[in-house]
Amino acid sequence: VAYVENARKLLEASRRGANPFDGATPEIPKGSRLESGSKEFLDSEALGLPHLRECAFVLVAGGLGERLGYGGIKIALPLSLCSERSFLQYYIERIMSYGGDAPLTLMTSDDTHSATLAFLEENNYFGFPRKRLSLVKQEKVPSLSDNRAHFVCAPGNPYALETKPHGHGDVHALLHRAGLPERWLAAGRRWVIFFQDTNGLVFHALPAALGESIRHELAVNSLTVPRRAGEAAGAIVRLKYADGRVITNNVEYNQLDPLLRATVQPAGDVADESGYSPYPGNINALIFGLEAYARQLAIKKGAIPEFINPKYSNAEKTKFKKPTRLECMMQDYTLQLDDARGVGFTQFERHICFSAVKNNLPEAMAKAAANLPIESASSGEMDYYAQERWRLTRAGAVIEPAERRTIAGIPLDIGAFVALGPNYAPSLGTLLQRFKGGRITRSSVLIIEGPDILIEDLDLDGALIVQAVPGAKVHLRGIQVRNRGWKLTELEAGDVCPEELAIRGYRFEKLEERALIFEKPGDYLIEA
Ligand code: UGB
Repeated sequence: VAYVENARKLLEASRRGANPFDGATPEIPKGSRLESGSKEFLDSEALGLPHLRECAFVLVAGGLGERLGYGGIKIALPLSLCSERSFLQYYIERIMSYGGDAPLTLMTSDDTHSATLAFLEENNYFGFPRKRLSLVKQEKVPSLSDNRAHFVCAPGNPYALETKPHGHGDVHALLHRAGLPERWLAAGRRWVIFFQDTNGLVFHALPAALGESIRHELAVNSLTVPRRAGEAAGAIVRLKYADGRVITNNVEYNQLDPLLRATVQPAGDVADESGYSPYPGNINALIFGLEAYARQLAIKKGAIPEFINPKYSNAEKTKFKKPTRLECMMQDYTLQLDDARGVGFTQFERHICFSAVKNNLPEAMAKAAANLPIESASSGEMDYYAQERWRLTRAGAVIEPAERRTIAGIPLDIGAFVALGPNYAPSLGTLLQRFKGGRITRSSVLIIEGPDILIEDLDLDGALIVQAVPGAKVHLRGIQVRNRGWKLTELEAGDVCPEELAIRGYRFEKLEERALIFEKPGDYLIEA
């Protein structure tokens, strides 16, 4: 009953063209802006890194990824074909690399739950202790066919209702119901970090972002990037109401343009002289102070305001193109806070922290044509290598610049395929101590896995794999590698291949490689 009543109210408001933020004047919020690799960045990293082990991590993974057109769960997709590591494995190993006993919770849905569980079981939880991992499952909600919020029968089944996902905002109620925030607090945890299913880069920014949470005593810290006007990312906005209330909250991408047009910016969601929207782009990675979060959950039980976004098929707004439903978003947690103090953001350059995998190839092509972030499986993978190259460059490597190639219609910057294992360098500061200079050609492949490897003055033209077990202290000094390496080969029409390759449009051919594998603890020095 509550669902239908709320739906009718929101549908009526939607028909009138009301915006959930009507009455508010948008302002540009204040927050930290860290230039990657700067002294401030490295200082914040150094401050935050040791505290990541005191966090609880929450991955929202209930989305089906319809836009991507992939049949499986998105967290099982390879983040990088070179390292053959899925998003989930990468996340788990990253969290383990912080040491301590940080717990991980995955929010699944009816669409993803059994496949997620099976994937974890098949892979022995990627070595993550079972008792530290929790799954909470969100339920779907009934589809609505009209402005009176009538339900719809499931296709081909008059005895069941059609249902749809309710949005990532369910995560707060589910955590509360499972009693997890209270339990984490009792165990001495201090922050909770929420992140999304297919943005592998976000972990590069977490140490510094947590450092900013600590430095500015933030109850809520949203990670942001400079936002391209019109892109499908929400914006963090300071909303000032006539009664004096001030809220800093995400305004979702479909609401931003009408809100700005109706208030401070008649041209709507447009760029300023910087070339970007003046409002920071939300990447939906959130760091909450755990104590305040648990207190707030106890009051509202994790309920998040719902919204509705029907697409109408007639001018009178009485018919929908397809059934709709109520949804809620995890970042709207801040809507219910009485006090905007302690709600901030930390902005990073996009290349270090944000490249999600959301779009199938035709949609990605359209994004590329509109000069918007591409967000395909291929751009996600290439952005990952690009960021690893950038990190090595900061550590003194000279790397041949990437070159632009169009693969399956998607323009990609292709350079050396560098995949640094999650336990090799959990922060840029750590990497600067573990990698010191060298030369790497554009077509090279470099994979480094292991917590205690020092590489100095590497000269690489080909493929090199270095793997060392924990306890193996490896020092590679001045080594030169020349071989035929691996080749990125574009798929051809009619090629039969797994779906994770088809959505990229390429595969790797392993022609030749040098592998340095250290399977036993000990000290190793390899020199030219
Ligand atoms: N998700 C769930 O767990 N359950 C659900 O019911 C739905 C999703 P999308 P979208 O960072 O680029 C978000 O669909 O619409 C999970 C922000 O709202 O990818 O692109 C799902 O599995 C937006 O402000 O989100 O929008 C995935 O992990 C902007 O920042 C996550 O929720 C944008 O992301 C996001 O789901 C962005």
